[in-house]
Amino acid sequence: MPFALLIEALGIAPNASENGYAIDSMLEMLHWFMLVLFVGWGSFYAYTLWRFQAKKNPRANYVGTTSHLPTKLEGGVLVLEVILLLSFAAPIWANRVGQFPTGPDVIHLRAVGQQFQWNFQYTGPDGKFGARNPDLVSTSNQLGLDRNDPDAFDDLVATGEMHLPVGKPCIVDVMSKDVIHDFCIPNMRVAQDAIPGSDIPLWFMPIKTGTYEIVCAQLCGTNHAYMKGTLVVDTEADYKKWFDETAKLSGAKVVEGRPVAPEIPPASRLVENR
Ligand SMILES: [Cu+2]
Repeated sequence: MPFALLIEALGIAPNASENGYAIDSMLEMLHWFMLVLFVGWGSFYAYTLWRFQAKKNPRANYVGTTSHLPTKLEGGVLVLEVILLLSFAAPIWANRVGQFPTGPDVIHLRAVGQQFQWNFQYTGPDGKFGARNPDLVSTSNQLGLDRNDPDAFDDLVATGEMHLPVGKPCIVDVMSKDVIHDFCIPNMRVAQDAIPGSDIPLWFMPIKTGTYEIVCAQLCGTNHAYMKGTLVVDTEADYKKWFDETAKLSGAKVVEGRPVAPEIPPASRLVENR
């Protein structure tokens, strides 16, 4: 990426997502633009200090400058800022919040914050989240997942570590069990507040295998700084292996090593759910 020269030199976490390049380019552009403004206004300030010093100008001038250059420069800065906002920032924002990936390849999971850890719930093969019940919350069932709900039979729950296959988009529903947290993965260029009572989705697509840090980016209590999680981006095969093993460990129904969706015809499910 030709743009990300300055911010990488300044130590930003290396981008590992497809969507991150657009954000990096904009950050980079903003940094260069601010540098130009800093040098421009700084030089102007130094010039005025020298030009209008009291020694050279013992009598005050009540007319001031008659040049229109400063107004034109201000206008130029305004135009540039409007271009940055409308041509870069707004489309990137629209893409982040309005164009969610769809299709069978999309991994869908929940990230549920609590003081002071991240819990994860994956839908499993049926693509549906199992019901959660606050009465079932315990140290061994942090999310209160109701395994009696047919949608929960094949769900995976995990604490502290989530995995994703490389090159596939994912949607993470960000939630909280207690106070406001913020689900942030710097390398994926995503961050979203986890607000109690809300279910706010974000999406990204990892493009490099590896292990990345998940942090909480809202001051949420005494151990906020230790509220970390891990994202492991695997190859497709490694991801499947992790998923099957972890689903089984977390209590999913497993047949021949794989979590299975319940075999209930959709029509009777509808009646049952009434
Ligand atoms: Cu937190």
